Amino acid sequence: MTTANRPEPQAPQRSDFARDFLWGCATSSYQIEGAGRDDGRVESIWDRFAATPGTIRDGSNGLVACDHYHRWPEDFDIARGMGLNAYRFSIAWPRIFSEGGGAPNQKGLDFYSRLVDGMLERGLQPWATLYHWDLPQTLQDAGGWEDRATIDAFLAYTDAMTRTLGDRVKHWITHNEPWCTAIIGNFEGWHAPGKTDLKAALQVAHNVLVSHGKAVPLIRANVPDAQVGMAVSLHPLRAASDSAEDIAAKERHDGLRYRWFLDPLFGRGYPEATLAQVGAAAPDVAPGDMDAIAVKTDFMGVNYYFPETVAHAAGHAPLETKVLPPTEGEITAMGWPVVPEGLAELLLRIENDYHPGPMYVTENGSAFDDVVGADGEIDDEQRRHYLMRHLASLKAAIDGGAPVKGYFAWSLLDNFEWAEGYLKRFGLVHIDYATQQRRLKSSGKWYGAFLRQA
Ligand code: IFM
Repeated sequence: MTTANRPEPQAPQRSDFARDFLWGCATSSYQIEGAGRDDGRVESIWDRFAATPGTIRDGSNGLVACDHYHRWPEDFDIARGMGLNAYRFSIAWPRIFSEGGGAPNQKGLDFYSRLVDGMLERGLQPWATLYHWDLPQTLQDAGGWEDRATIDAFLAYTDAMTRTLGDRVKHWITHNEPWCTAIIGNFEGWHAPGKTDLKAALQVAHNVLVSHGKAVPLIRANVPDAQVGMAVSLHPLRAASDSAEDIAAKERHDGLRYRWFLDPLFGRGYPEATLAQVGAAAPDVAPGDMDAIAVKTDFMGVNYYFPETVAHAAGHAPLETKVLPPTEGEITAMGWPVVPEGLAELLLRIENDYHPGPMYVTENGSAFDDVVGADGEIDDEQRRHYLMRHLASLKAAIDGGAPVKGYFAWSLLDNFEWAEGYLKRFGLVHIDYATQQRRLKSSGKWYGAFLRQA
């Protein structure tokens, strides 16, 4: 079902939000930068994964992507033109270090320095993510996130980046979506590095959380007035039916998908029931780890796309649960249901469960099959409506008591959508990959008009 030619939804006004509310777009290095072999960048796990036949639906990779590495001034001009006041980007670790030690690559540091200056010149507050999935392949070869040596390597990289950019970048996100790093990459296996081992995946999740906990004080030591947090992808959950089995399955899924990450971050340790369910696959925990993970942060980043419907599935690893595809309602090109009220539901649940302090929606967006019209315009009505309706839901969350201070649309540009390659477009700006021409879609124009309101 589509929204084609439906009346415009009731959209909020900018004045419904605080004057100092942050309005941004988010991107990540591997998805947009390209320049895969420029200026000393080394191979990442995504280069290796994408080079493995059968991993990426269109057989593509991120070596060229949106060529943002060379075209960022144009991209930031577009962002400024839309009236954004913030921009979330990630740093490619393989541009900075090829392995755990040694001196950082000056050309990589210089690139991000120029990038940040370019943001500031255009009134875009920089929000830097340190890890958005592009681990140097040499570190993976040495054991990757499963090995605690990668925690130390992450801290050396964090130290280099915060010393270099800390005079200008105050907002730091340690990790983007640890669920994806750990579970999709190491248990489900359809993201890099492509492993299918639950014990490995839970060790990765643990080591990623420890690296976050240890990075927070380091960032604060290097960056005056630092604001540090993590961006976590979460879903409101529904049981597939009223049956006791499906309700119990939903609870088990919630334990791993939500509480496994948030409980330790808020000092509650891993949920007991889930620990019992994963049994021998539980991670090795060193003395002091849980205290490190529970470091108090300055904000919480929430990435929301859709709610999940969970059913009991006998024999389905790891917890005999299954997330069902939607069978009704509006669905995006990713096959994800469009449920704007899920954003408010999720934010209010987090506030209720943990009182995390300031929250930011660090990602929210939709992929649709855009068509470039004969006049060169892209009337992406569904994405425009998605954005309007989610902003209305965001306002409802704030009115309901969730202390949300900013919103980053995913994404500024169409980009390399991981295992989907370039087949899925999330951008407010269309990319013609053959010519690298940028065109603001009607969703981006709407966002700009919204932001220009008094
Ligand atoms: O493209 C991704 C992004 O890298 C992480 N969050 C979800 C987006 C859409 O799948």
